[in-house]
Amino acid sequence: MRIQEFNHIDTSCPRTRAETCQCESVDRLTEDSNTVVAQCILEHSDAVKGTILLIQAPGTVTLIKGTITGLEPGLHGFHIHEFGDMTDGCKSMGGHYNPDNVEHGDITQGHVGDLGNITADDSGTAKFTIQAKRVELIGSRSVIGRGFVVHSDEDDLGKGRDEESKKTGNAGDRLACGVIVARSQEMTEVAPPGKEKMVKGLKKKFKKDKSAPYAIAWAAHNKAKKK
Ligand SMILES: [Cu+2]
Ligand SMILES: [Zn+2]
Repeated sequence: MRIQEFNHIDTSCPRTRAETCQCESVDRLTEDSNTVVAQCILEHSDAVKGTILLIQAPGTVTLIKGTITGLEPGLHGFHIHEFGDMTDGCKSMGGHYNPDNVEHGDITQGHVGDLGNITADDSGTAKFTIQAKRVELIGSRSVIGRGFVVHSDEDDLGKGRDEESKKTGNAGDRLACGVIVARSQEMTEVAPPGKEKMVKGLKKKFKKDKSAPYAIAWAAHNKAKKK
């Protein structure tokens, strides 16, 4: 059984089965502490590539921003799966992250990991920014150490008539996946090389603005993408 399997593998995180465990440090973060930045680089596909950035300031909604290339044009189910375990490729990432033990749904209801669909354009590129109200980077329900999976088919958001719809949304094969890992809280870390000054400037500018961490990180992220 799975438990036995994992006795042979030295996974340091019992919660998410990720190779490195960041749960303790994430749990320690409280209301008055820093914004948490995480990222995920998709693996296990020759065609489908992507980087996803996640940001949450204490008491605010988590933003998920990413670009995925190499997809078939159209809609693709996109979820956070329970485990950051890629010992058996994307298969070992488990089901959709579902701490409340409910049926599959969409971004507003259902599994916490249900993010609906991303849309790839004619060139096969999906660019997205998702405000994920139920996804936490901070505290005991943090998704750090869990994983993203992008699927071959459209997620029916639990509205299909079959049983599978209530479990997976009939999103089909797992095209690519990656572990969500915490990044340094220093926003300069998000800045591309040579752009640290620009980020410093933004930091100053947004000092009194509560949305500052987002502004800084997104600006830096966008600059990095344009490179
Ligand atoms: Cu999935
Ligand atoms: Zn789901």
